[in-house]
Amino acid sequence: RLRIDFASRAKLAKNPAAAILFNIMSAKKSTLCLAVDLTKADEVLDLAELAGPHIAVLKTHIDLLEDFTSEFIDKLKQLSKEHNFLIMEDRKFADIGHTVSLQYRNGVYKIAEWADFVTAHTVPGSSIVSGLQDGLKGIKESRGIFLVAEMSSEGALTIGEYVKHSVLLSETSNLVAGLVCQYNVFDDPGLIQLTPGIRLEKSRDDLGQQYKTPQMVINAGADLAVVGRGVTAAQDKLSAIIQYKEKLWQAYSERISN
Ligand code: UP6
Repeated sequence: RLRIDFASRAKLAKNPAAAILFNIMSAKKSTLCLAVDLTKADEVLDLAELAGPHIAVLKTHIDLLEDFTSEFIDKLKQLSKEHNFLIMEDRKFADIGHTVSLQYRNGVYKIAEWADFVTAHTVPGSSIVSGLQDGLKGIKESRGIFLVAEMSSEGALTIGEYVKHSVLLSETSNLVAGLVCQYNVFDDPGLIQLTPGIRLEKSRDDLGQQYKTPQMVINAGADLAVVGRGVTAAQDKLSAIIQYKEKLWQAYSERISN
């Protein structure tokens, strides 16, 4: 998997949204997934506008917003079309199938209507996948889920058999676009490894987050690389975005040519 380029892997993806994402990463020469963990809708839109040309995915935590409206979603979708990036809602669903189906499709956010990708924990077992599939009834656009096999936080319980079973679960449905993990824990070149916990220096925050460098995560199998505060806390956000994008792409280019 690690040596195959994204354009080739697009053809191997069983999930149609994953195929689209592989092609976007290849075309834009960007593996950057920007985590826009901000609390004001306008701030999210401003950063989406700035980052749009350089990112493959914009990742939201929609429940952080203090002023959510459906117009916000319309504007974000418009930017995603204009700049050719996809939207991931990092909801980390983790309940029984019936509940996640409702959480995905209904409520205030109606995530299934606008998020190209969502994340989900594997702790409920296979009903997490069938529940999310159920929430997509009538939705025509391509959708994909990323199963959280491993977390970046210190002392995470996502270890051993949990990781193995998460990988097995990812093989059971074409709705699965990839896995959220820290290491190269799966072989299927049609799936995407999403890795969070990235800063220019190996470091940590004071609430358990652990950071590796762009090169470390790409060498550990990351395809799509999540950067949040590395950008949002930077003085010059645009140059931070470009710096992460270029370092990540350089490491990916070296990985596939080795
Ligand atoms: N995230 C992690 N670790 C995981 C899974 N998800 O950090 O194992 C998410 C967080 C946040 C982003 O919810 O949105 O990735 C990381 O942000 P940061 O770069 O600001 O730490």
